[in-house]
Amino acid sequence: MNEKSSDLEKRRARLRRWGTASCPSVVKAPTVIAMVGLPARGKTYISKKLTRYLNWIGIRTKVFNVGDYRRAATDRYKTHDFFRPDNKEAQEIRHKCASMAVDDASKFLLNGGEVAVVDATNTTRERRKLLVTVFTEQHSFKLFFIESICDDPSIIEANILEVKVCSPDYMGVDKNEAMHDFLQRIEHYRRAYESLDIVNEKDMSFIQIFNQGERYLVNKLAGHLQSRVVYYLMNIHVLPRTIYLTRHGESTMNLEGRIGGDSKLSARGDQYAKELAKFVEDEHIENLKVWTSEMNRTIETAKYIDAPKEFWKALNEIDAGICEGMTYEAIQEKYPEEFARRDQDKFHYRYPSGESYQDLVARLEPVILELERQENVMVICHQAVARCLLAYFQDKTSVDLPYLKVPLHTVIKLTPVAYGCRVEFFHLKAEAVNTHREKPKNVDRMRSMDEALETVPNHE
Ligand code: BKV
Ligand code: F6P
Repeated sequence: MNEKSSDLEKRRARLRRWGTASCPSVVKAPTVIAMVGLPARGKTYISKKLTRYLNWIGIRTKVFNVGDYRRAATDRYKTHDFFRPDNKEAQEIRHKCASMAVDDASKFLLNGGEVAVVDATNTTRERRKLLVTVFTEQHSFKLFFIESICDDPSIIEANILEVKVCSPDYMGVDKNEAMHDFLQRIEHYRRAYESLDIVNEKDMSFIQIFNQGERYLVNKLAGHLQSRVVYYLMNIHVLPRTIYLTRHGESTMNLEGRIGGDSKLSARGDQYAKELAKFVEDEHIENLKVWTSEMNRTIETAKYIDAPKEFWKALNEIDAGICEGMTYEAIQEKYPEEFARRDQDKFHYRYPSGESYQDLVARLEPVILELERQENVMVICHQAVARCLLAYFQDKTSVDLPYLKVPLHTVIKLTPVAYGCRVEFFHLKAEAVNTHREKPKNVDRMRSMDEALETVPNHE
């Protein structure tokens, strides 16, 4: 057996053993996404954002940033001289760090990871050939390159100011000096830079992105994942904008402690709707669009806001199936096993004849893609829906997602900054009940006791 089929066999065996994949008999080849481009072309931005998205839709993804490896390996970075092509000693360190990142990416994929993003410059054909050898030939992974090409000096300068001059490489260094040094670092790379090209690298799968998405060139797209990635990249933008996330005002069923349904706002809920309209006015938001679900309570919450509105069925609250309209206490009483199962794995738990949080994420994916396309938007939705959307923006895991705190009568303001987004909570002037139910503290212990009991022979 040659090396590459034995690797794949090991992985298959591991996945079979785990039996955790939703469809264990189908093992898809893992994918490596390798970035290409000069420094300050948004490679880290794309890597992080794409990784956040892929994890959110349930694909185990991790970034391997070669710069982080270098900073962990040496504090020898003083000036751009470190990146001179004739600096033999530094070059050795850089090569070592690059291969450590490649090794760790491989290990990650051999141990159940699905996508590894190699965030490095990969600016020479020789370097990319090496990635093909290791990832494709040795490990039988799929390999997809994303190249960011940008020659607009104002974009590059803005990038350096936003994320480079404050990097650990320039701790304590004057801003202008750091800028000057970084521009020279770019020049060292430029000398050896070979763009991906459809003659020499015609068989490789890649996308080239020009000037932050002004134009794209896609070559030899191989498979569903790559086309999802391309579709995502073609929908994102970097214009400054704000997303406002809120739930509907308090409803009459919230007052009764009952879940689901399609009730009206309570008097306090209506007060929130008025406060929300005032809040929007005070924020002076340009071209604001308001999105609601198709349920009464979100539509009523939007009614005093002076802005165009859109109604999305995809924003409707989680369907609690046979539990719709019940209180948590009543569910616990009538369906104790269902209730306990939900506490044990809230993300995957699906209400009989209803939905799970996992289902909700799938339903909300088009909403996220459309949000990425838009500028200023206020989304008026529901507790479970807001948790899913917030998890996307805040990079939360599926374990934390169903317990995120999204209280009633609160606006969450999301503003993109550097590689992430700033999150601010505004509690408006209107009282409301608390609908948050904490994860019971002893759930995991209960589960392990259950498992222990199952192994005890039954003497009845
Ligand atoms: C912080 N993109 O600097 Br499709 C914020 N140069 C944005 N392209 C960026 C970097 C740091 C950034 C994002 C860039 C950036 C850059 C060139 C980008 C690239 C492709 C797409 C969308 C955005
Ligand atoms: O209680 C309000 C509500 O929006 C219900 O309609 C919904 O079932 C619930 O919150 C979702 O929250 P959790 O997943 O914590 O039960």
